[in-house]
Amino acid sequence: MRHSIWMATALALLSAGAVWAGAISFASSKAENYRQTGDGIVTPYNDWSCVLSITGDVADAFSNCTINYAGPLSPLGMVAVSNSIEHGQTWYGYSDLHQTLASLEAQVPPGEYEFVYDANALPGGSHIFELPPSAFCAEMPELLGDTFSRLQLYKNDLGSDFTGTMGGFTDDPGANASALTFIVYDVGKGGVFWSATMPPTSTAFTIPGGSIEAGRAYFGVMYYTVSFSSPGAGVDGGSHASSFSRNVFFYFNTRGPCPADQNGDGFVDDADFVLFVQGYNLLYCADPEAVEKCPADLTNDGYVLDDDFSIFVVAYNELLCPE
Ligand SMILES: [Ca+2]
Ligand SMILES: [Ca+2]
Repeated sequence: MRHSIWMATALALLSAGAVWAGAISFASSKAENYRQTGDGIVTPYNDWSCVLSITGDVADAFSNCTINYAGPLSPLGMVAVSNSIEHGQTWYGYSDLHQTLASLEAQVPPGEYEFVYDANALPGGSHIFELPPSAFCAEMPELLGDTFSRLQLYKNDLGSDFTGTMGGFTDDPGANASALTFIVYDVGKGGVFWSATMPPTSTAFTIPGGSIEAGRAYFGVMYYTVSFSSPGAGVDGGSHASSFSRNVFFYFNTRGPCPADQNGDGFVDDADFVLFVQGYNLLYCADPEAVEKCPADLTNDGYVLDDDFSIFVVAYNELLCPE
């Protein structure tokens, strides 16, 4: 799940950047993740994390970035995670994953974080970013009613709109950029199929018919994000942004009644075994070599592992697909 966790924090940070050339923006994102596995069933992952970021709005903005602060990771080394003419260059500094918020706070407490950035396309320098006290919403994100179970059956009616419900959350009075965000990703290499950003108090969402493709496995994420934005507080027009997110992940697929049948001929036999093993050897559905839609991932989690094989073997022994 680590890829999903960092993707969640990355998306939270991407929405926070400034957009004029030469500007340098700074952001923090603290998050906790949950997983929903049924109607009314939500469990914490117990993995609190923090990402700190610096974005220079030109390609190859910096040659190196570090953060000095009053905490155990200082000086915190950063890594370049994206670089383009359109979006400039972004560097991330990561906390460890923590079992509790208290443990995360001990490693990356509120206070002053001095970003030091070495010159490349932009001049080098240093800048103080104030990490505010954590302001997570009280509510746990959850798909309400029978939304989760209906989502599992949506594959039978992908041409129609899908409307679901959730509780929404109470925003922090001092926050000015909070949002409730939905994203539905393919677990492999299909990318984002649907996303929406709504006010925190929203209690319903609608996926328009035709947004979700048949034959894929998906994970959805709903973010309850309390977010503070200070335009102009960065360098040369850049911004400061801090966000605190509770994120719930949920899985569903749009595969047919016999997903182990890799070639779709109504039987699960040696030809399917050969195709399954190709996926198994690659491991990641996101691998460029992986078959489109990653049919060997029978657990719908983006990996082809032994648990997928266990499911495949059952169907292989049956040979005939169910009607
Ligand atoms: Ca087959
Ligand atoms: Ca799998």
